[in-house]
Amino acid sequence: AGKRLRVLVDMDGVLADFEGGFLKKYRARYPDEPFITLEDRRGFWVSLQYGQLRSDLCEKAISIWESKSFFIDLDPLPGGVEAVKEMARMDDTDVFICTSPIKHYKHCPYEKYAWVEKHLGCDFLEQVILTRDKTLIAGDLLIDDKPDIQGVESTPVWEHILFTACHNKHLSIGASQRRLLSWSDDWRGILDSKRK
Ligand code: UMP
Repeated sequence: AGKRLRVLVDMDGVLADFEGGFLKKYRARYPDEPFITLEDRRGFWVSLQYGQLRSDLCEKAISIWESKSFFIDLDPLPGGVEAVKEMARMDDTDVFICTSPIKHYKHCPYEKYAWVEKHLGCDFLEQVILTRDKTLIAGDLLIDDKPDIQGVESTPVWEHILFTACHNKHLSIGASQRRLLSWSDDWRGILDSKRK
């Protein structure tokens, strides 16, 4: 019997469809403004790419995820909820949802908990970690769609598995970095590779 495996799973772009939810609400609120299709998304920061399209669109983009109901209304990404539930049932495996809230705190932190309760059940609230600095959190794996995860700890203990998203799919990654293409990809194999 080996030690327990600890898996940290990001929320936006991994379990919850942030990009799809953003585009839908942006187009509904600003029907006459230009937008970026998911196919044309590049770079983690939506606000940055919209600001490059036209400078005033940066704050219009931000207004979308700062609005009430944005985070709770996000649809689950295919297979994510099922994968996390299966992971949590595995022997010797601890799963935590590790997510960074926006600094406009009126709705986001509350709605992130509400989303977990709605889609994973109230028992899963025990597994939620809200942090703006994921390098401080110890785990064997961090499954996250953000290509560069940095913070005050220069040598985080986790291995970052890059979860493929519209904004990162064209990126070439280092020879040592691993990707999870979707929740249909072999996440069980990645977990097994870390078990001692
Ligand atoms: N976010 C921004 N600006 C963007 C895109 C996303 O502030 O342009 C927010 C949404 C999420 C957070 O709350 O950043 C990303 O959190 P993680 O996926 O890294 O946990």
